Amino acid sequence: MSTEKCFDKGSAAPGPIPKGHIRLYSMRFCPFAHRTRLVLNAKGIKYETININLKDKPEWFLKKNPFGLVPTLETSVGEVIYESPITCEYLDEAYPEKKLLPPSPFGKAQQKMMLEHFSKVVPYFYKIPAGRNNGEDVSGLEAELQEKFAKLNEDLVNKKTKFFGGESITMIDYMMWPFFERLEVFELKHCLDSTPELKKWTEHMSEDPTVKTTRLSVDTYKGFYKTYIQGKANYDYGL
Ligand SMILES: N[C@@H](CCC(=O)N[C@@H](CS)C(=O)NCC(=O)O)C(=O)O
Repeated sequence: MSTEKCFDKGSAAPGPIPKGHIRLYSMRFCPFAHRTRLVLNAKGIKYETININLKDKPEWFLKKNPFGLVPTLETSVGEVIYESPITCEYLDEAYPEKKLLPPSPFGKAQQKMMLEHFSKVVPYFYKIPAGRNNGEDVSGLEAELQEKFAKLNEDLVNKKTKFFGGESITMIDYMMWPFFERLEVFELKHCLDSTPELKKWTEHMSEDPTVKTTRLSVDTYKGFYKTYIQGKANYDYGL
């Protein structure tokens, strides 16, 4: 696909998926789609991206994913897979090169449990910026987020490893990373001040080639989120 510009309501459906590729329906600033992009890149999978205007979705997209959410994957034989953890697990199973999930059933279960815990952290990345934008006092929410970070920090201290699944990056690190990449954008970097191991983890993650490849600049994120908060999300911001 030669354009990153998003497809919107009324736009013609994209053509067939190029041979040997998988298609990712995405939105450039979506942290959940970012998870799938990380896994696609880390595993060296050939894929094309179709960005979707989430305020004005194409009819053909809603037929593929009735939730109308990105990320959504489509294979060359028309199989559709959605929900970020499901897309990532699917990719890890369907493409055996460079496994990101541990081999043992217990190892896999542990990562899924960690993800369930992390899913309780995700809402703070929406509630705090929205509260601030409404002129509310968000210090209580920030303190709650710091408590959640303290738990993650404790996990790393107990494991004595660089990453959450061991000495090298595994699936759980990529599942959490998109939210940490946005900490500076949401002016939440100070929430890492009392959690040195977690802060170190963000530094190790920043050195990962896949993280570098899929990263957007803070200015680009800020520009997009400004339009988003004003209720006029510009999904093509910066293109
Ligand atoms: N549970 C979903 C959440 C995905 C999600 O919320 N994606 C947002 C963009 S960041 C979306 O597609 N929003 C469109 C909508 O809510 O209509 C996942 O993990 O994939």
